[in-house]
Amino acid sequence: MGMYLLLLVAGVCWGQYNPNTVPKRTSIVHLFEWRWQDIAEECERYLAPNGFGGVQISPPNENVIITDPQQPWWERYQPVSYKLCTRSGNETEFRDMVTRCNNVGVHIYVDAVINHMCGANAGAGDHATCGSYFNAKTEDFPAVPYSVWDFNDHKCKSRSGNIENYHDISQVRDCRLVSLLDLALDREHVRSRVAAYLNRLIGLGVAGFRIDAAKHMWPADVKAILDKLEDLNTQWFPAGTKPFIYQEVIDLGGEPIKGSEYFGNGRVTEFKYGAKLGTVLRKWDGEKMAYLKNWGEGWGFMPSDRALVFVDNHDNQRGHGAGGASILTFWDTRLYKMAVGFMLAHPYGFTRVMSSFRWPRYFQNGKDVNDWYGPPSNADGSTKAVTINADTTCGNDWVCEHRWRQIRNMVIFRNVVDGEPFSNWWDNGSNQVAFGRGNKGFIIFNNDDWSLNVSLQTGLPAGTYCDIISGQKEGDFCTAVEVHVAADGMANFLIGNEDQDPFIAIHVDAKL
Ligand code: AAO
Repeated sequence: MGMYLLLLVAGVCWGQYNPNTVPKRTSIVHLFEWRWQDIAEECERYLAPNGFGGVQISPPNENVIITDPQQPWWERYQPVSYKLCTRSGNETEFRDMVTRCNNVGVHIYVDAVINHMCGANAGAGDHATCGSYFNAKTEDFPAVPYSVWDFNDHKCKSRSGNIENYHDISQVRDCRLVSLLDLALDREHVRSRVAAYLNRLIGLGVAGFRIDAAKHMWPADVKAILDKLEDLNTQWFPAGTKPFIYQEVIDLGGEPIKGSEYFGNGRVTEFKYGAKLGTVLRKWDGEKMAYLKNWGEGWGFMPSDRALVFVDNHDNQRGHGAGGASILTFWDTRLYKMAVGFMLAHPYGFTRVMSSFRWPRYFQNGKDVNDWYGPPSNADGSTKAVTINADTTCGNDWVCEHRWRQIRNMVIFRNVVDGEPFSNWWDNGSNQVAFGRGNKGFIIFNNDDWSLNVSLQTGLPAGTYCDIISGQKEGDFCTAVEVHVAADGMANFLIGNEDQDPFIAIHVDAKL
C-alpha cells in the first residue's frame, strides 16, 4: 500500500499503464465485430473459466451506414455520434455485457474513435446506426453536437485537405486521415464532448480504452482529454483506479512521429512486434528463431511496460494499416499458432489475442479485393450470432482463434508463469529454440526442416507434465504428449518437423 500511496502523492498517475485485469489474468482478446450479447455469453461460458483478462470490443458509438460497398467492417470507424447503438447492439445490451463480464472478472476495453467523424463523402441524412441526422458536407453532427467550428479544416495545409505526406507532422495531425472529418481536439468544446462520451462508458463499468488513430492527434490534446476522465466504477474496481489506455500509433520506424511521444498518456501499440515475429517464423530476410534470444527491447521495441503487443490486428490481417506481408493471421494456421504461442510465453509487453471472422478473400494483382467485407450477416444486414459447435469451435464463419486449444492453453500458460523471469534459453543456432519462465513453465519450438531431439534444463520441479499444445491435463491424465522432468530439472524433447504443431509447452498447473 505504501508504494501506491507514494505514487499517488507524487501525482504520478501511473494507473493508465496498468491493464486493470484481475490478478493472474494477463491477456485480452479482441472479439472483432461481435455482438454485445454474444460477448456477455462468451465472458461467462468461456473467457472467465479460461483466465482471459478482458475483451477489446468494436467501436460502440453510432456510425454511418455505408451501402457501397455493402456495410464494410470499416463503417464503424466513421462516427456520427456518441450514442451507444451499432450493429453489435444497443445501450441496454451494452450495459448488460459490461455488467455480466465484469461480474465474472472479464473486463471491457472500448475501441474509442475520437480523432474524427465520418468520411467527407458520407453525404447527409439519417443513414446511421441510431438514425441520427448528420451532414458530412457541412460538418454538422447535431446529435453530439459538432458544427463546422469543431473541425481542423482551417489548420490543414495540404492541397486536398487529406494527409498527403506522413513526413509532415502537422499534416498527419491536422489533416484528414483518408478523408475522415478531422476533429479540432484543441477546442474545449470538442474535448468536453469526447470526455463526456468516455466518462459515460467508465460509469457503465468499462476498464479502459484503445485510442484509435492516436498518431493523428497531438499528444497534448489526448492528454487534455484523458485528464478529464473519471476513475473506474468502484462497483468493480478499487477506488482511484485509472482507465487503462493503449494508443494506436503505427511506428515501424522511418517517420518523424514516434510511439514514444505518447508514453505520457499510456501504453502504445508496438507494431514492430507482429511484423518482425512474422518475418522470423517465415524465415524471411535471413531471420531465424535463434535470434529471438534478445526479443523485446533488444530488437529496438519500446519498453515492455509501455507496449501493447499482438501478432496481427483487425487492420493488418486484411492488408490495412501496417505490418505488410510478413504478418501472420489465422489464414496461416500452423505458423500463426507458433507465433501466438511464442508471444504468450515471452514476458515482453501486455498481450492481445485476435479473434476474427472469415471472409471470401479474392486476390487480384496481389491485393484482396474483398478486404472490406463486414462481419457474417443475415439478409437484413444484422450481424450473425456466434454459434458454438459441439467441438467448442465457433460456427457462422466466426474464426474464434481464442478458442483454439493451443491458443487458449497458452493464455493459461501466461497466467501461470506471470511474474517469472525469462530463463534457460537454448537454441541450435537455427530455428530450434527453447526457454523457461522461472520454475513455472517451459516452451520449445522446432521450426527447422529436420527433427528435434534434445535434453534440456527446464528449471521445473521433477514430475510428469502434460504438453498443453498437443493436448492438456484432464483429471489425472494427459490427453496427449507427456514430458518427464527429472530431479535435476532435465527433460528430453522430441519434435518432428512435420508435426501438426511443432512446439511443446509445459507448466506447473499441467503437472500430474
Ligand atoms: C474508408 C475507406 C477510405 C475512405 C474512408 C472515408 O477505406 O478509402 O476515404 O473510409 O470514407 C478503417 C479502414 C479504412 C477506412 C476507415 C474509415 O482501415 O480503410 O477508410 O476505417 O472507414 C493509418 C492510421 C491508422 C489507421 C490505419 C488504417 O495511422 O491509425 O491507417 N488505423 C485505425 C483503425 C482502422 C481505421 C482507422 C484508423 C480510422 O485501426 O481500422 O481505418 O478510424 C503508414 C502509416 C500509418 C497508416 C498506414 C495506412 O503505414 O505509417 O500510420 O495507418 O500507412 O495508411 C509500412 C510502413 C508503415 C506504413 C505502411 C502502410 O508498413 O512501415 O509506416 O507501410 O503504408
